[in-house]
Amino acid sequence: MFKLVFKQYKCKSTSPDLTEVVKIDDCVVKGNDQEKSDNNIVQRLSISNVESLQTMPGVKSPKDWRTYTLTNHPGIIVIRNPFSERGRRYWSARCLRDFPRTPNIVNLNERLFDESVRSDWWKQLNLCSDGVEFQRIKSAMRWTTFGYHHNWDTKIYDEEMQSPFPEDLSSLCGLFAQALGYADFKPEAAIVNYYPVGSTLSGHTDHSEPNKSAPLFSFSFGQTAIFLIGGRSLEEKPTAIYLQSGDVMIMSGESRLCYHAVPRIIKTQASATLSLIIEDVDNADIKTRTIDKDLFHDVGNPQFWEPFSRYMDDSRININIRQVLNPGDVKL
Ligand SMILES: O=C(O)CCC(=O)C(=O)O
Repeated sequence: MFKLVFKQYKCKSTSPDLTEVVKIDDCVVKGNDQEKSDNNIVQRLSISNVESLQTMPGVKSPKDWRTYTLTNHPGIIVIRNPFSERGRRYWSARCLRDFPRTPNIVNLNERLFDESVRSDWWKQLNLCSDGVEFQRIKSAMRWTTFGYHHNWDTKIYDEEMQSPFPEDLSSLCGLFAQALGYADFKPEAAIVNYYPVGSTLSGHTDHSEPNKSAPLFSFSFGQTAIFLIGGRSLEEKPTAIYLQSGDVMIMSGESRLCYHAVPRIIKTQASATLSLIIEDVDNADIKTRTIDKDLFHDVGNPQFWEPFSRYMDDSRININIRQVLNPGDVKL
């Protein structure tokens, strides 16, 4: 059943029927200043400790987060875009400019790409003046890993295969983990997935981590994904849900080991929106946090932002973060 639904949404020759795709914003109605679900698919989740959370630059105050669960998929939590425009730009730029750089690992094949491209993809992409070569380099980037690197052949993590986990991303993940009651969560492995429109990620479960009970944290930026969340077997029919720019999804509890996939990316944001000048002022104290302050400032400058905007115009980026080790373990 999972594979059939995947195929229906993936199908390139016809436009798929999107009527069953869950759009969280359409499932909630406002009443008495409170959001309520007008169906039984989506439920509002209130976060009890908002007052004690210290947010970070680029993230809205936790008091303003809109957090939901999916009734048929216990453990799935979606926070609808808790980022400011500057925050979304910051994380998109980190994923494009900084994360796919040595010592992090990228998918680019050494037979097809020079060491210069494999060690600093974004720099070489933007030095490239040949349109065909630019497109080849751009579309080839599909993932980068850091922290513990997942070995896609053996499907195991290896103590010797690690690169540093960025402090700003660790703080970001820590904020959401704390908000949802996972204060002990340790971000130890990340994969950033790059999805040019037309690309997909087929159905799978994430079970290589020795720790299979810590939740997965997933951050989406750029164009919209149709995300399929299924059950523990491929027989179960998945639910399709839109993940939009800025959305944070957590796969916790029962859903942690469920099948999931991305059968389609839908272009929903025009480049005009992506390149607007931003004036937003961030209230969070920029000095006390781990973010790259220069980058946080620069992404508000249209000229600086322009190459990033061009990439995001027809792509989606997903940051997927896991805890690898079991509590108390210090290595694999
Ligand atoms: O792109 C997504 O939303 C999902 C990514 C994912 O499932 C993975 O990295 O294992």
